[in-house]
Amino acid sequence: MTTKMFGAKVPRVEDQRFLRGQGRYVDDLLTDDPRLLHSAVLRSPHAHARIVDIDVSDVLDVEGVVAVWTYDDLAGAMAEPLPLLIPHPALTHGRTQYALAKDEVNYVGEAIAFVVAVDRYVAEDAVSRIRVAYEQLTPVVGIAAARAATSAVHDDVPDNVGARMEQENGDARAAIARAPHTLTLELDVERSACTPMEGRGTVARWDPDTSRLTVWSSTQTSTGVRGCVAAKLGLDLAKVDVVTPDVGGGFGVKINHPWPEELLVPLAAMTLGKPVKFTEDRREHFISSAHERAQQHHVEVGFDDDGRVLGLNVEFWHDHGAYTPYGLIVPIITSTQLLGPYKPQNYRVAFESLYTNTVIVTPYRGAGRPQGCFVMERTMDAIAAYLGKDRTEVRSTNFIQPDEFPYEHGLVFQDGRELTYDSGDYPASLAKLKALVGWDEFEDFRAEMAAQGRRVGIGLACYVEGTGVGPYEGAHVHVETSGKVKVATGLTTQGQGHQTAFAQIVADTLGVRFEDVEITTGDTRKMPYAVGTFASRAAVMSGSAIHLAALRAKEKALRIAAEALEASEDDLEIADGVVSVRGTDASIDLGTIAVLSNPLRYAFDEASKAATQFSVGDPGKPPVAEDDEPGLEGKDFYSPPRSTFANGMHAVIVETDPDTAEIRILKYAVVHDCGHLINPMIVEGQIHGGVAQGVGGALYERMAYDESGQLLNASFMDFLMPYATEVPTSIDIDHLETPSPLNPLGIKGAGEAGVIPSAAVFAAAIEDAEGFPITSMPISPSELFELRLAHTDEPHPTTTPTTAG
Ligand code: MCN
Repeated sequence: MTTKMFGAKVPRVEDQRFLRGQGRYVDDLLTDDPRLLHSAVLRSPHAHARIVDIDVSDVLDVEGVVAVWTYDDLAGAMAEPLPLLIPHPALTHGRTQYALAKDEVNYVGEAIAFVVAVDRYVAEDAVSRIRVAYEQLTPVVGIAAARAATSAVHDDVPDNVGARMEQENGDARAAIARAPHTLTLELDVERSACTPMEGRGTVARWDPDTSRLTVWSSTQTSTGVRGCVAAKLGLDLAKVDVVTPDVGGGFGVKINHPWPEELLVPLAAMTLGKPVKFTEDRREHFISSAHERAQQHHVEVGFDDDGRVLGLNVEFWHDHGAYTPYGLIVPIITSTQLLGPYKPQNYRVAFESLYTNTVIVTPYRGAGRPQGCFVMERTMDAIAAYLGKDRTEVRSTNFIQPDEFPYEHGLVFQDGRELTYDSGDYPASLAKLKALVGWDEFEDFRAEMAAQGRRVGIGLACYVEGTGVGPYEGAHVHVETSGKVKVATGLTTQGQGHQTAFAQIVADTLGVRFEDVEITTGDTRKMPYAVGTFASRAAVMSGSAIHLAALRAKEKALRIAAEALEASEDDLEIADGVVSVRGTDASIDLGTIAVLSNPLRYAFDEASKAATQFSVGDPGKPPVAEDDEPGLEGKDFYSPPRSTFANGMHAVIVETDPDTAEIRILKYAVVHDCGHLINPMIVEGQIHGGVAQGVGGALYERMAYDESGQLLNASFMDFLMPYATEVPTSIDIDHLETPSPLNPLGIKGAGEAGVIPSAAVFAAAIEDAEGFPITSMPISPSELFELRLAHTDEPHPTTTPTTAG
């Protein structure tokens, strides 16, 4: 394919709408419909309690209240637990909640009753009138409490262990026992959450005349929502449409489905015969969507004098909250992706996934990788410090080399396939990063700063990210008689710039003007077969499918054009939507070819009239050949054998205030390899966003649960999402493009890249500035201050050779 648009920094077409406030989100829908009803949810105020009685008798008296549901009002599949989306044999004790709590609540925020009223105010007033009698049970909050297992979250789950899983390549424990040097580390990461600008939201409309249900949901998977709504409400799939309009961020939380409200809103719409809306508020998002990240890790590593890892044994404990709707995806990703760009010769990993009486855990951008990267990179830094070697040298010693791809780790990845890396050049990436951040010049800078009484540190962290996870995505490309190209792919968009990047692919593959391409995502009416947007898969999966579908449309266009122009297909070329015979004036535009592809009897537009000058088809044969279809269209699916592995390396220079322990970012550098870049500007935007989110996760954000399971910081007053003032104003980015051999465009994913190494890279830089180990993230100034007090007798790193470079 020619590379005219592919690879260009094309400004995002969607931004005009978004920046002018013209985005259309779920809460903007049906606002003019006078029949629209609104809903509110009664949520558990207790982390663990038995429901003794629910009294809704006061509710229906409230003027404007239309209906109220509790568990007892649910029937059939709606009265069953919500689906466990991704079962796994190791998940021996998987548990999911009910759409409305039955008998017991297991976290503050769990849905108990659903009220529908003429507006949200009335619905909320009514919710406050529901009286629930609870019998308090002992809450299990945090990993330590879950491991102690003095109380159970679920009576029938021994020791609060939902799953135990182990994988091993070689014999790690024996290798560690034989190794010249060994280290043991305890490493913790706390809970955080996606906190997108737009919370969850669902609108449903039931048409009794056609028995058709339309659901609009702020989801990362419209086909997934469609499937479970149909199953739970007992509807034919063909009678359910799910449309995902603009989504104000998902960051992983919206891949989980169905949320209780995603079923209750359609149920209410069908029952009441009126459209119904649910829009989550901010507190609800904190206490009743999903969190991630909390894990404790125990690491044993054996290595030689060069720092080469001979054996690595990692055991960790994953806090998956009260239920496991998304299975074991997060800890499985940690367990496999913590290896990063390295090849420990023997590796064992074992984890327990633990129930706690807190909000459920499902993937948050990075999905288990930030924890894995933290573990591996802290280990690399510890080895370097122990041996007195430069941290980049120890990493280089352990890198998989460019000639070792495809590299098999001997483990099974999250997609159930072998963990096999397809491409990368880690030494080249490291060389770029060192140059970008000024690694070799840093000791001079440190000395200069020290002379001014300032304390600085530098850290780096490397990661590899499995992206473009299967099983498939599809695309449909339709050239209209106007020459405009309408493209549909089924996965959804939350702000990643798909309309722009996908149109770039179509423009080049089909040979049309970028401006003439219009992309639709997440509408099951246009593409009913699709999986969803997660695991940085859209570019790889839908990008490839769109390319393949556009190729099919192009093949057909050339075939018809050859006949119309009485030329050989080999002599044709397409540019700007016009097919011409090379070296002549003969040409035909795609709109006219679209007319010719559809042997209609009627002419509607100029293109139809223009088409009459051409003659295609054999009068002796059917107007639409047996192996053909009318219309200038192409449809195809892309289904790869396994994931493709992007990678990156980050470095940060921080300054820590000697008095206040405030942590300031002086420089942030990223080298990134996502194969061929469709749109470098979008990828860099994705990295900027990811780094900002990573800064929040490393330095500010945490879920402050008290012992009774109350989330104390469930608002943006208390949950410290960084402002622009806390995020680096400029990030130095360099790219390496090692194409993936697994897809036609050589793409690897990019959407989570910025966030993965944040905890690791900040821990490394703060440790380098302070001279004592940082083993738990996030870290606040007051925690750093406390650590200083605890390490007052230890030397500062300016006097120890932890960074020889
Ligand atoms: N891209 C590219 N060249 C590549 C790879 C990607 O130009 N080689 C472009 C893509 O075309 C796309 C963007 O970069 O426009 C991200 O692509 P990809 O890596 O395929 O990731 P997805 O589109 O599948 O997005 C999912 C990913 C994830 S998993 C989370 S979580 C996340 C993220 O993207 N959530 C986001 N980025 C987000 N960005 C916004 N604004 N909002 C979210 O909720």
